Order: sequence, then structure tokens, then C-alpha cells
Amino acid sequence: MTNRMIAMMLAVTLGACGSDDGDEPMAAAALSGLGTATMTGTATFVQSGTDVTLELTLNGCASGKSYPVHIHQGASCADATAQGGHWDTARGEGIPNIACTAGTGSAEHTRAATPPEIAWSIGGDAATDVVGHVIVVHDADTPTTRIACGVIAP
Ligand SMILES: [Cu+2]
Repeated sequence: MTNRMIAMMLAVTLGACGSDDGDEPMAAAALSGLGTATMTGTATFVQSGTDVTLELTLNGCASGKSYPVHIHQGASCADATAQGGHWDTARGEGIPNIACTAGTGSAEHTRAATPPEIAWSIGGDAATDVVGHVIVVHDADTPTTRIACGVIAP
């Protein structure tokens, strides 16, 4: 293999995974516990084409438990009123539960552009934009109880 070939391969590799090329919108949320809950977590959203992929990690969860998580319509984690209900109902749902092992757990979910009723975007049309909503983790045993929350920001 010539040096020129190696240089070309390197350029292709760097181009494919470059994080500063500006064409992959990103957003994130730092989750913290609600009330007396001490759970923390991170949520990152990356848009690739029309697909938006969420990666969510929890720390301080109870091993063996499975935690429901949704995007709620509100813009604040201050209280349950600010969080509101599930964002556009079905649009905020469909994220897999987070299974907790050894105090930590993670989930990944990719949302496609179709069906449009549940599509996500990052900074796109207001109807689909995840930014400004909150991501909420519910108690594993009492799902009506909200135990962690984070505001999704660019
Ligand atoms: Cu919820």
C-alpha cells in the first residue's frame, strides 16, 4: 500500500466520523433526581439525516429494576406541572425501558422520520423539535412517580 492510499483512507475515515463538520445536529440533557431521588443521568440526541438517535444512561438506579422513560411536553424540571404530560402523547413515547444492572443502565433508541406523527428533529420544525422539552424517568415500581428529569438543550 502506498503512502498516498493510506492518506486517502485516513481522510475518508476522518471525514466519516468528524464531530465538527456541522451537519449532525446534537442536543443533550443532564438528568437529576426529583424530590428525594438521587438518580442522575445523561441523554444525548444526534440527528443523522432524518434519523434522531437517543442514548440515555442512568446512574444510581436500583439493580434489577426497569425504568420507563419518556419525553414530556414541558420545558422545566421544577415541578410536575412544568413537565406536563407526554410530549404530543405518542411522540414522547416508544423509548425502551432502562434496565438497571450494578447501579447503572442505558438505552438507545432511533426515531425515524416516518410515521411523521411521532418523528423527532433537533432544531427542526417546532412540532418535531426535541429541544426545550424534558426527558423524564419514572419509578420502576410506581410508574406514576417521576424520579429524574432533565431539560433537552442544544
Ligand atoms: Cu413519562
